[in-house]
Amino acid sequence: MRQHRRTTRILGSLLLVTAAGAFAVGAAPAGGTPEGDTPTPLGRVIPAPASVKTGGAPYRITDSTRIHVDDSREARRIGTYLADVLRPSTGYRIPVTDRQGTGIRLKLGSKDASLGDEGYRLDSGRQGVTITARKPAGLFHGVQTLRQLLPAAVEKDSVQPGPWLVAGGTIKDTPRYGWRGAMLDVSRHFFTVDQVKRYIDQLALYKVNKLHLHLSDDQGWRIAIDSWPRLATYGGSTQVGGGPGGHYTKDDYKEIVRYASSRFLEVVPEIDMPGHTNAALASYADLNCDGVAPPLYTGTEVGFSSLCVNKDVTYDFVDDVIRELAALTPGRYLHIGGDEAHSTSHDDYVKFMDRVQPVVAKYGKTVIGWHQLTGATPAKGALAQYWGLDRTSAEEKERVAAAARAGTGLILSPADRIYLDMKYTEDTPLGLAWAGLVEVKRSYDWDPGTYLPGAPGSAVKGVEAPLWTETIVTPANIDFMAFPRLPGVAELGWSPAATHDWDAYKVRLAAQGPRWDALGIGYYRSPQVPWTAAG
Ligand code: TNX
Repeated sequence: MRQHRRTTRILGSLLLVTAAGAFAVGAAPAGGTPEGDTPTPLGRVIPAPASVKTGGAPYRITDSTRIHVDDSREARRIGTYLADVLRPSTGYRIPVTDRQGTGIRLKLGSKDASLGDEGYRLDSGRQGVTITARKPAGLFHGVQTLRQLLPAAVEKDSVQPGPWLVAGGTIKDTPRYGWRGAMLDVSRHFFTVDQVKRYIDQLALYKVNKLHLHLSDDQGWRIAIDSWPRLATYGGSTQVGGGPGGHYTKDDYKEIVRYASSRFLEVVPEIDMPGHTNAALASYADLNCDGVAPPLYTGTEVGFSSLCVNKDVTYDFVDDVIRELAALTPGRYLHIGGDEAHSTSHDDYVKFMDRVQPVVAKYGKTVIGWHQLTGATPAKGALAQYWGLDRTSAEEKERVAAAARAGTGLILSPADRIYLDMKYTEDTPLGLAWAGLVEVKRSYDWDPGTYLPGAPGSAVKGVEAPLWTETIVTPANIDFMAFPRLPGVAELGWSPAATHDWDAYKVRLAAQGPRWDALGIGYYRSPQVPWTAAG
């Protein structure tokens, strides 16, 4: 088995070497922004495409370029999105038209079943660039690839000289996993709608398709619930370290969902229970077993709060919250937390989950929970989000693996690999270190398919990078912790295992630096990555 894996790995690197050989023609300096008339090598994108054939003349975007779209609302919308990306830096007002022609073409309704719901094909040559897909999501992902094939300066918000060349050749690309997620904890520190949108745009660039919002915790309740209004108005009135906190009105939340969906991300809302509930317990005395509301909490301890499992009002509360949240959620999943319920006895935990999971189903949603849910009885179709570490006990790993063998799908978020709130090194000014220090190579260099011993590869539905915000306060803080690790998680979720190769990846990663500079993303300049001087 081990020998077999190794062979696959070597084959994988050979594939990349071949690709790199093709790139050598007119290749840019390693990791650098191609200069002058040298286009970015096809395939130097993140996530690595499933297949790349280089060759042929490049296409040049000029002031006479048109974006030709199918006569469909979705294709037109994606065309307009692309025109908006290109306008500030090229200075061209590129028209989007449903008339036929050469230039940039965005075509839906491909008959190629192998493209699935998110795949696309990109053909580039002297006459133009054509992206075809079966579904709008695939077209949108293809547009993200096209963006990355253009010089980094395309991301600037003022007119740049160009030239705007796209290398010739063909990319055919489909994702390895359907769940490529990022979680933002808006409870420990609150982030505004605009700040969340900024993160959504960053995620979309790397084909991430789930935004998990951790909407409640001990320090703050962040979503308006009409039937329990004090949750947001009082429970949301502070955050870690004190300060004003905040919450989303239903309209705010709908706007996040709408914006995410315009970037082909599904929002997965989380209400954490039965632990991590101090903000709710502080808002309604009735929810407490002793009928006494605790004070609001602004520290960073975990595991001290619990809903009162043996009180009926608890389930009225849960039903109302899930009903109202489900009504705001076009996506399939609703996350019920379930982690670190250290103040709930095991029997109570099982009892609670047995009662709460059917409520999620009653309102038409599918349960996802942190992997402690596998210590109870996961509902049929439920997903468990694994956040263990290398050093997690074999017993705990086996509990999760056994659930996976019995049909529970897994989302992998190993904390000592892809928790974006872990410090990179001892000197990282932000973040925590309880799971260990997580440099860029460590966060990239593992295989979701074989990660959890005893769990069948088919149980793994994808990966997700959580960003807990005990120490994260501003969008600049988010940037610094997410970049450069987030693109690696996106690649683990999207790219075939055969493309996995740190040495090749780090060069593609370095090439993203100038792009982040252009986008105003302040990233961690890890010494493990060969950044260019200019980047
Ligand atoms: C563990 S992981 C938590 C969070 C903390 C995080 C900090 C998990 C499901 N729970 O409550 O914010 O560590 O890294």
